[in-house]
Amino acid sequence: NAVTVGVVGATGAVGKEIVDCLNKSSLDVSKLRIFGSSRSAGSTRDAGKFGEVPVELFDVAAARECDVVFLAVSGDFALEHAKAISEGDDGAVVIDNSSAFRYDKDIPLVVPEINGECTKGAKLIANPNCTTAIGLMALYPLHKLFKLKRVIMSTYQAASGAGQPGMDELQEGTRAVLSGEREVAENKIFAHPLPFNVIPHIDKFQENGYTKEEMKVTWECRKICGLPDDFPVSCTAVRIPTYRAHSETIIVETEEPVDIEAARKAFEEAPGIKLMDDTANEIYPMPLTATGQYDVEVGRIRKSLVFGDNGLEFFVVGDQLLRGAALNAVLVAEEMAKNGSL
Ligand code: 2RA
Repeated sequence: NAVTVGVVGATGAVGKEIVDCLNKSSLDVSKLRIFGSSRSAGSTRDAGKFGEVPVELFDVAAARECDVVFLAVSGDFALEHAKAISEGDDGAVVIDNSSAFRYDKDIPLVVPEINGECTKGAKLIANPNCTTAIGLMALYPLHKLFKLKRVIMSTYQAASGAGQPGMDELQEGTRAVLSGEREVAENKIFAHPLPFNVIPHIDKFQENGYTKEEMKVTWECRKICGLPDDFPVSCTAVRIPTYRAHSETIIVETEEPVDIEAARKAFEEAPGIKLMDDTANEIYPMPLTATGQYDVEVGRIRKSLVFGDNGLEFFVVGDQLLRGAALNAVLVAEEMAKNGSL
């Protein structure tokens, strides 16, 4: 049945992609409503097949009139409003992109291809961190086949992880350096200038020496895959001067011996993955090819020199704004429409 959809934060990088994914989605949308702050209320947004949509001033009562509301705003906003929008039988289903509810044990944290069944009957769903969602697309098929024992991840994350302001800072900074206007780019969004640099620091440092971005990978992999609370997942998260696709080197040790051909076949057959693993022809995942794609690219698949028969190493690249955010959220809504929760 047709649903009314609300988007809060439709002018941000993720919000724009949500509207774009809704344009291509199988979800039967009878009406798209866009909510914004007093700054944008009163203007209109080009929403593709939904036409010029007026931006309404956000208001809980108006959001509750929708069947499903996507929040592409801050965690503080979500903490303040998500429960009020979704509570009660007549509240809207809320799919929240922030980290506000991800670690709440009563709120499903969902990658539809992995634990989509948790959405059944839920009113508030958390969308995972982009780095986790992209990595798990490849990790989960391996887990089903060989049972993961430990995971080590190193990431190369694009500017888009910091939203449109991050992408603008990369572009303007690169231009300023190349034009000779500046020797080193300015930085406001990132901890250091990003052009011609790599920054091993995303989000706040924690007491254990990891960053919050790195711990998100650990906490979220465990929750989404139903792994024990002490399951070993370790990540080093690094920002690099690419635009909008995150890359990840993943090393796994497995309980069962790994058959490389079976792993390759599992990647090939898994939904949401494009196998890019033909080194003889220089085919492997890259941000340039993964950008704008729904599927996560997986390649450079090889037996691990460290873990031998029980280990695999590979490279994954996924569009941070799509699989890492907007697409995952829209797929959650599609899943909920299918399982009768919408
Ligand atoms: C980043 N993972 O790349 C964050 C965004 N959610 O900065």
